[in-house]
Amino acid sequence: MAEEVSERTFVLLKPDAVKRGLCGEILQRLERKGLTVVAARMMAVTPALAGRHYFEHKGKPFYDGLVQHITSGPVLALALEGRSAISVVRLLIGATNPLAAAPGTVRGDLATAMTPNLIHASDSPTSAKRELELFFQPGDYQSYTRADQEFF
Ligand code: 3AN
Repeated sequence: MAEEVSERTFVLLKPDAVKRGLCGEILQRLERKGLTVVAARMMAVTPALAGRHYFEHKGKPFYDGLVQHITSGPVLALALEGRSAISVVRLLIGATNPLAAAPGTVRGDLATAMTPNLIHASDSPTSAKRELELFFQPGDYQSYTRADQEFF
C-alpha cells in the first residue's frame, strides 16, 4: 500500500449548505474524521470566480444552473489538511448525485438534488492546488497542531 501523506484540500460549502444551516454539521463530520481546518472564508462567489472554478464544466447542459447556484448566496470556503485529505474528503462527501450517494456520506444523508448538493471538494492534487489558489492567499493559512494529533 502506498504511504499516506499529509495533503491540503479545498472544500466549498455551497449556498444551500449555508442557507440550510448545515455548515456546522458538515464541518463537524470533517473535523471528527481528523482533518485540520487551516483556512476558512465566508464569501460571495462572483460569476467570474464561478467561471474559473467550474471551467471544466463550461458547455455542459447543467453549467448555467451550477453557476447560478454557486453565486446565489454566501459560501464557506475551507482549506483542510490531513492524511490523504483529498481522497478522504471525497469519500466523506459521497457521490455527485445525492440519490446515489451512500448513507453516512454528507450528500447521502443530507441532500437529494444534483446541483444544490451542499458541498464541493477537490478531486485530485492538481485541482486542490488550483482551487486553493482561486479562493485563498498564502497568508490566509494557519499552522497549528490539533490537541488530538497523536490519534491521526
Ligand atoms: P463533484 O462535485 O462530485 O466533484 P463534478 O465536479 O462532476 O462533481 O460536478 C460539479 C458540480 O456540478 C456538482 N457538485 C453538481 O452540483 C453539478 N453537476 C454535476 N453533474 C451534474 C448533472 N448531471 N446535473 C446537474 N448538476 C450536475
